[in-house]
Amino acid sequence: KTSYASYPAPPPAFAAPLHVGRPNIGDRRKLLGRIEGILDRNWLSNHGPLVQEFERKLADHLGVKHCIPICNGTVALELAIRALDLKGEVIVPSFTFVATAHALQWQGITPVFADIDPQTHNLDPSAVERMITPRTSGIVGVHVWGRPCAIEALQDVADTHGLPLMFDAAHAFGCSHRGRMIGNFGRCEVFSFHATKFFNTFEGGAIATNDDELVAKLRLMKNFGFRGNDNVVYLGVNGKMTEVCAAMGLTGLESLAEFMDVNRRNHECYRRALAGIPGLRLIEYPVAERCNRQYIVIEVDENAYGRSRDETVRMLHGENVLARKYFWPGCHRMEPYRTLYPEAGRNLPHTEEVAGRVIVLPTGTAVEPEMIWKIGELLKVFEGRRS
Ligand code: T4K
Repeated sequence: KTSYASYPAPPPAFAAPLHVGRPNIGDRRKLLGRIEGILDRNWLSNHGPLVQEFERKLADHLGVKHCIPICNGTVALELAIRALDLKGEVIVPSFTFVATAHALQWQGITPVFADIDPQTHNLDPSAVERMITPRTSGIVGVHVWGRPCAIEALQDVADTHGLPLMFDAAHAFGCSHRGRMIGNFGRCEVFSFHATKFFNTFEGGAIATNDDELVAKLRLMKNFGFRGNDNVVYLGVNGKMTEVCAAMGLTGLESLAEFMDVNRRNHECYRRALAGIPGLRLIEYPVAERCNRQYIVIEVDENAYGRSRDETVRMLHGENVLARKYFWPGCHRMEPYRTLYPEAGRNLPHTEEVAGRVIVLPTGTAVEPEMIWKIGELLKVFEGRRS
């Protein structure tokens, strides 16, 4: 007798897992050639020739005076926060990767979480203003998904209260705002070149600034405070980028336009594949600006779609589409913040809403249009109101 319960489950729609954040890798031969050069020179780190070249090319690309390569985005944030002399309380969004908050708390600074604009997912300048106290020493905006913050409005708030403004631009390398590249705003901007970012140096990051004084401090800080041999003039750490990371960066820069084209194509494919599915909204990017589109983000309206965000993610995972819930549940619900500041959520209604409805889907050079059509088909089949 046939028992349906004993039937094997059908195979997932994708035979191999489809990840968010698969690295984009440029010309492999050129990368390996650069690595050969590193080995031939026997110069592996400490401001080597490839790091110097990478630094120049980054600054050129961004049209910024300085862009110092750093070992990763988190250390770059810590250095920038310290160089700006932030202390006491600093205002940040909770809707960000936890590294933004950690970079403050790690240095004994209280991250004060301000709410976001539910349309843009970025800091709401009026919410920032409400969170300012006499202990506030600065504001850290985050260009979430690579879409620039309300930069001018935040700068106004910062200026009105005499506070330094800096940006966590981890998502926004290659993006522009009103025709100027991200990297030129606030006192400084911090990039991440982590493997999962659309442009990577294996691990890495950078601090971009037009401020000569700030950059002098940062250069000392990222190299233990050394000024020349045997002369330490400052408290510093090891924030240096290695030569092999710079080799990856230089090679990736040569393919940047191609990575951006692929992400544009993929975003367009997702738009078509998801069109007409009620309750799923794909976030859009500013068309008149340069934009890396490295995150494909959809918002699930549970009532209209007939399934919750979490259910949808579970169903996608069942088909080997390893979608992510970035940045759920928000920093304020992660440790140590939820123990230290248990009331923080009261000020964050939009953060809680947005964190509960967002799904990030795979894109990048590892993702082909056919895969996107298939994901669209799955999301149509999952629609809860059909069953
Ligand atoms: N500020 C913001 C706003 C950030 O988003 C980040 C980093 C930072 C600051 C700090 O910058 P870094 O110190 O990282 O430079 C990932 C990344 O680790 C993290 O860099 C990134 N944000 C964050 C948004 O995403 P997880 O916990 O999601 O990583 P994981 O290991 O789950 O990897 C994500 C996916 O990528 C997986 O599905 C597998 C895939 N993957 C990953 C790696 C490392 C690959 O296919 N190949 C790989 O080599 O945090």
